[in-house]
Amino acid sequence: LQLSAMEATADFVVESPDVVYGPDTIEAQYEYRTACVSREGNVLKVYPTSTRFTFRTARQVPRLGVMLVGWGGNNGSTLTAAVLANRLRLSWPTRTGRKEANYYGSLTQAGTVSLGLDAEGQEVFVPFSSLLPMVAPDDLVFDGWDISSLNLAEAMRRAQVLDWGLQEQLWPHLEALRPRPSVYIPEFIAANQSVRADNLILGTRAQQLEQIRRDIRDFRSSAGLDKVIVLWTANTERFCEVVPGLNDTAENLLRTIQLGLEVSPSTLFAVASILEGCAFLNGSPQNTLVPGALELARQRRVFVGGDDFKSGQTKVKSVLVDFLIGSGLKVRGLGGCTAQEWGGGGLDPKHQACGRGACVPWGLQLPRGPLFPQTMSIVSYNHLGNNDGQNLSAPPQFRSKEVSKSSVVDDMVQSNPVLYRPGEEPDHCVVIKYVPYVGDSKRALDEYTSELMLGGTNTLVLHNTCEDSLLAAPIMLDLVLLTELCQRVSFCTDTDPEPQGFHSVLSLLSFLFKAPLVPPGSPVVNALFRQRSCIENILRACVGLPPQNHMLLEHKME
Ligand code: NAI
Ligand code: DG6
Repeated sequence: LQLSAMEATADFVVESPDVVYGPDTIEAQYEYRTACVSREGNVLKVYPTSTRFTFRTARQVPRLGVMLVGWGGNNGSTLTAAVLANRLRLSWPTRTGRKEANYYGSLTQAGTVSLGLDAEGQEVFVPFSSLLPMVAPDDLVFDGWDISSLNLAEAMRRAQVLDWGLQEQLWPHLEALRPRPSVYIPEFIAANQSVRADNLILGTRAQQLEQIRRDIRDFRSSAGLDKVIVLWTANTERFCEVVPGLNDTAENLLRTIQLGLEVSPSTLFAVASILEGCAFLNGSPQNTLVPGALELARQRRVFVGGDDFKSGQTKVKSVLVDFLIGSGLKVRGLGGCTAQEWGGGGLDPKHQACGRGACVPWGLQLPRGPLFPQTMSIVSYNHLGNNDGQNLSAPPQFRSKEVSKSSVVDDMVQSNPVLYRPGEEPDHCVVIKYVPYVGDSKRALDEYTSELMLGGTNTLVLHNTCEDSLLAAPIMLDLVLLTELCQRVSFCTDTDPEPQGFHSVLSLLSFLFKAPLVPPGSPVVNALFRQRSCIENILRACVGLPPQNHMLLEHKME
């Protein structure tokens, strides 16, 4: 269905006694219907429940600043260039014709939602961004940090992502943008990154933290901003150990920084952002948001989100595995594999583990041999030649990525006890190779093997080539726009009339992350369209619209 020109731009109004459009807020009464299940003997008893919510959304959109850690990288420079190209309405010639700036790949900017049916019984779609007042991406103001001192024009050229005709037009606009110095702790990223580290904040960890905080305040005041959101899009770091007394509580983490004990650069940025009241989002896989950082965010009522942008291969995986298991096809698996046997990134033997990395402690091999024969069933192979690929060619950084890319099927497997006994999982193996020639144009090859009825085998093979940063940039955009919107939403219920905001761990962002962070005890959802529905239905609730149920009962009657 094509949107008519009117629907593509029109505002809409919900005509209902449950929705009040005030000068400052949209207030909606909403009936949240779900069910509680209890196990009573051999019977599951299901009790439908209903809770009355009042959602209130502030209508005024702020002047929003975005600070990117790793601003001069491929993602950082591409996102900045994309927003400028759209703001300036740029077009440029290519060998296949003239291209115009757009925001393809952004859920909020290029996705749509169905409002309902018109008089002819046809669905009426509007842009996702029209559901609630959101910051327009063209109005975002960028700043950030990088350990590399190149200005954004030079960074764009180094990234080799954009067509030359576009680069030439953007050059004068990007040349004036220079990343602020950053914190470089060599043991957290690959040794091969040391050559770009020429733009550094020196001093103790406490002084570095203070400098980051000063930078945030300086950006906020010099650019006249209402709000700042900080997004980590710097190199993947190795995991840091969670140690009681070091980083397990907010108090211990702050003391650790004061004492100059071990803390990763990304955690330092997270802490600085939280202390400045700025939401912090982690686009890389490492465990930046250690328990102490999560506690600090909760204490300060600041949103945090992570981990690791879900862009290409993992997005497809979270659709395909949902499709297979959701249709009753069993993605096979009987035992462990080692990524090394499949050529995985030259793993240090200490870090060998099969793709179920999230469940397997470092250095521990899953049992092998006759009890656990090799039955490969999800094998994901990548090669890429950008700086991210080079950093990931080091074992500890690869390991962080391997874990986040591997955990993505767990919820789908656990959702189907007909196919999987408790503890049973598909085999899952992730391989990443660095091939400089292909640059940002990442190749992803996947093989999925599932079991058909009566012992049949179903093998799917995918090959994907695309610019990694052009996939990531619109996701970064959605992250900041949705996070900012969530900061303007509050709600209360009939049983708890005290207004509150969403939990500081903003799990609504799960659609955009490979390994979604969720509040303690909350189920992790990886299935892509469940994640999308979560965002859509919560935003619909804020304007008093029922959840999208796709029943189309109107069309199922005579
Ligand atoms: P990149 O290597 O081009 O950019 C990273 C930038 O971070 C570099 O400019 C580097 O100098 C800088 N940097 C490193 N340590 C820093 C620090 N402590 N402080 C400030 N800057 C620092 O990588 P790219 O392609 O932009 O990716 C960025 C991150 O996003 C990587 O961790 C990658 O794994 C992750 N990611 C990328 C996706 C994609 O599709 N492009 C998807 C999912 C995650
Ligand atoms: C190789 O996998 C490099 C990674 O940084 C990925 O390109 C990135 O994490 C995107 O992964 P995916 O699985 O979401 O396409």
